[in-house]
Amino acid sequence: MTRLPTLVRRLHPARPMTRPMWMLLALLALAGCKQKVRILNPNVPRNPIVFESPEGADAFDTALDERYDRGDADIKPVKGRLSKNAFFNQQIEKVDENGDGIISDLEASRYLKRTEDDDDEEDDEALKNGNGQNGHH
Ligand SMILES: [Ca+2]
Repeated sequence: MTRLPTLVRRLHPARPMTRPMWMLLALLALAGCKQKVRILNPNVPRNPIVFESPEGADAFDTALDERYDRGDADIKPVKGRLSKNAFFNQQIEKVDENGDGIISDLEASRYLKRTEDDDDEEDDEALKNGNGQNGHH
């Protein structure tokens, strides 16, 4: 009866208590950070869009992820963040410069380049401020 716990203790000396606790703390910290941001339109589906090529779709996805991670989907006036799909829907309208419903390779690569150059951030900021100006009372 007493041999099993001893064996378990010998196999996992002291560690199993600390490691889960660290993971729990890390999870709680993450959860705490995430809860501060309200996700807007969490259940909206992605709008249908056609890419000229899989490479174009990849370029767009890369740029979209980068923008999302750096906070381009944050809508400061309402202290929220667009859901990934809502952000996708917003961005495809911007990427599709000629509005033909097809994201050409050129449009996708331009979007990726703008993302990497950070130049577009001012445009985005202008757009957001345009929406947010009503917020002043
Ligand atoms: Ca287009």
